Amino acid sequence: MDDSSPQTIFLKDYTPSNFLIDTVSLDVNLHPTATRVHSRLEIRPNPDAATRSTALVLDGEDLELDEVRLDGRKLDDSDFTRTDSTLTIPGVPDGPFELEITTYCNPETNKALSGLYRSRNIFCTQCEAQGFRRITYFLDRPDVLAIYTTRLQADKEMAPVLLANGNLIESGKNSSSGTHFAVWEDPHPKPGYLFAMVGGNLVCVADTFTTLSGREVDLHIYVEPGEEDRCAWAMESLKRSMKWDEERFGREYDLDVFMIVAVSDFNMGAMENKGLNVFNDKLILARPETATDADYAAIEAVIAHEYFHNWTGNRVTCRDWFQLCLKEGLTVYRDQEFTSDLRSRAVERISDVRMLKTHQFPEDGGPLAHPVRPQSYIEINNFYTATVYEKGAELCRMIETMVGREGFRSAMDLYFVRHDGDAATVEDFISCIAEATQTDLDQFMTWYSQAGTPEVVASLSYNAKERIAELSLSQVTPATPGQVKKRPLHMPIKLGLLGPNGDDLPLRLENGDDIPDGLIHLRATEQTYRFTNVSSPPVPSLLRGFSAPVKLTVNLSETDLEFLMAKDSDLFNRWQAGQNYALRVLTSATAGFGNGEEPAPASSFIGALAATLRDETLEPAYRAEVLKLPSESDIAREIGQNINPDAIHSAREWLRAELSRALHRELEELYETNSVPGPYSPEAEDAGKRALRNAALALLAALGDESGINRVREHFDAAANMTDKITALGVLTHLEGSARETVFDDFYEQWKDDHLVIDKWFALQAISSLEDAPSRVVMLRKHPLFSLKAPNKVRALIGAFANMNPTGFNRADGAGYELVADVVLEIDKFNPQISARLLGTFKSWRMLEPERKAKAKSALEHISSNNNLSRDLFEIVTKTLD
Ligand code: 0A1
Ligand code: ZN
Repeated sequence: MDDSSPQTIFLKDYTPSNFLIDTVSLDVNLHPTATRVHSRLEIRPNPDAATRSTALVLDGEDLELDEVRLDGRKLDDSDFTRTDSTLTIPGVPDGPFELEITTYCNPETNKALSGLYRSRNIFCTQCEAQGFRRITYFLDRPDVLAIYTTRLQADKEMAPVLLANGNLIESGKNSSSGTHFAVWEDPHPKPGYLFAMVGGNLVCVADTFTTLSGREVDLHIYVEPGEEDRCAWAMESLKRSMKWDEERFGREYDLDVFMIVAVSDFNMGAMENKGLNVFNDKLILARPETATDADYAAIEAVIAHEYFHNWTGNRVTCRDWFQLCLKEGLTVYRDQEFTSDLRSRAVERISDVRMLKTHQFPEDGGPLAHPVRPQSYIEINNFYTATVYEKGAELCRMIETMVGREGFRSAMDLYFVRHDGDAATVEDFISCIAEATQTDLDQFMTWYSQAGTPEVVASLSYNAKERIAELSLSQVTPATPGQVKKRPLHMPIKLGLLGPNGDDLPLRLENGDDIPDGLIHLRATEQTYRFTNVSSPPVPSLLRGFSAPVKLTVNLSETDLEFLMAKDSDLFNRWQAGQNYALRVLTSATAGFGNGEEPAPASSFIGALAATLRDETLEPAYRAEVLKLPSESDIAREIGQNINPDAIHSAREWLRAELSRALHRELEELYETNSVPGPYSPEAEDAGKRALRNAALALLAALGDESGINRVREHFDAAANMTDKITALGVLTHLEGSARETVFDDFYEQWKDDHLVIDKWFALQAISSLEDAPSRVVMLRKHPLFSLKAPNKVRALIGAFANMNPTGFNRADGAGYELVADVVLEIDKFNPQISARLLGTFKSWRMLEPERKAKAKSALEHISSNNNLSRDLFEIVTKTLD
């Protein structure tokens, strides 16, 4: 931990900076262990500051200070003071002045991967949220926006490519020294967190894009030599993103060049630095033999996400880090819309909701619950969460549902006009929506400040005599840590009432009002709607398209669910009905396994599922989603307490085996008819067929018998792309026997030189439900290709184990918890962001049955008893145990 004890920062304490920085000129001499940074800042007092002060306090971390000059005069040591995290000059002029600071930093030893570091031999930077202060002393806060010029210099052999934000204005060789330089200028004011520079031996894959207004933009993707043939999809995705943002939001790109650099060591997925995005290379590099359909889809979505930040995040940035959802929620919403427009809207919605429920709901229901706009934090890096990103996106989606697509667009137009170049707040955004669309969003604002997933209970009753269907809705949000009292939220509920043949009935209220687009607004704790002229008992389809991020309980019978599975005009709800039905079967089977009882037959569920699978009007990708049973963590969430992961696993495996037996013929047919001949294409249509075929294959092998295993082996041997290979490995990893060992060994031999493919090999072993998974993970930690210093490796092996192996991680003897806790402590010594994130996997520990709960608690206490924890890990472990 830092010498000071961790401090809590509060939103309510926000004050504007006392000083502003107008321009930044950086002169950087890249060196592996001693990079020299000379920074010249034009500073002036902030006219909007709450108080006048002549003490300038700059942020700085892990910097070696060489000299400071104020208006050209070198300052003595007595002219300033320093702590571990600040440089204070007590007496600066009360008008504009120029400050020059020369510092050194050490990229080679920087394993926190924040600031300037080396990924293999590439120099690169990561400045969000507070990495710029590890490059130079600065007012490192998002509301200080400056224009940057960056001059980079390096040995030409070591770093033949030198990049920074903006447009290249000059480059050349320095005659004698073997060094060269490049000067980059970014005309758009930006906060320090959007700064980036890169130097190294990189090759450039180039293309161009002509904007709507006819400007030609260079598109450059930089990768390590030898990877050039893996960039085509990333480039295609970039061009699609640029076009989509012009068409859907009227946003054009604003520099002469857009650059992406792929690096192997990166704490997150990617970063939207102005004009110079830096990406985790797994989200750029793809060839059919090395990348799966899921990888291709992720590349397309993340490239879009980072590109869309150019307007939502960069041109309009955040006033402070509490406003993170302003850029992240909105940009996730935009990338989800992009994928929906390019691929299948229903399938995208299903996958986004799956993601929300898997990652965000447990966060909202656990010790780390926080509002979409948190009110306090100890370490901001801990708040790049599913709540800020995914739930933040849901808030934007609810707004769009309420104001309509056109209304949303006009509000966004106003937002860009009004706030271009600003560091804005959530209130600024909401005001634009309210003004442009004349919508009252006062009550809606509570979504930003209230944590927890609201629970909505709905019941429908029918009065045959009066021909009235009465729908009652109630809402309650459970208490979350530090927030006991909750207020009712304003939530858009999309609904339909299905008549006997499945058609949507007209929705007319008793007072004669129609309900346009089937949209009602739940605002009160309880609300009732009486629909008239209903001639027979209808089946309600509620929360269509998952119109609000809530847990919904409805009084539906199994026959109703079956009916919705077959007839609902809303494809999302059709899928949801199947999942709800499956959850009923699975929770009761889990209870049975817990008591040593045989589960009741599931034939009516299986019949309903089969009918959907046979429906050729539904696209294959959609049917593949229907075929996926709720995950073990979905079942655990549904049960909610006293969780025994082994019983859940047995129940789910039992239902898979039942499906395998009962639908054998159908599954075989799906497997045969959905093969995709010809050259591989990552586009949605082919990927959808592969998804359905591979889901069928996995179920066919669910009995673990010899014929199933042989079929999977044949599939592996015949596979011409990574999607099919991985499917086979994903099945075999759970099946004891020689097939598993042979296939994993073959795969290793073939791919041991490919760092990205090897991550898949690590992950697939980590998720095995076989007894030996924890000991295998311990063994693989020692594998020569594994490194705790490489975040992708940690995520592949340890992250996959903790997140995707519920029986292994939650082993009754506590071996899983100990293993992860060990790694967390080890990593915390050099990379707090990764250690803290990994510990987040303990967030649902209180839901477990008592024995496991005790084991998890003691692993957490082991961590918290350590008094050298980083601020990041301290915050997570303290809150998790609280
Ligand atoms: N803004 C990026 C995510 C990101 C956040 C923090 C990072 O380092 C601590 C890196 C990337 C995005 O939303 O894609
Ligand atoms: Zn983002």
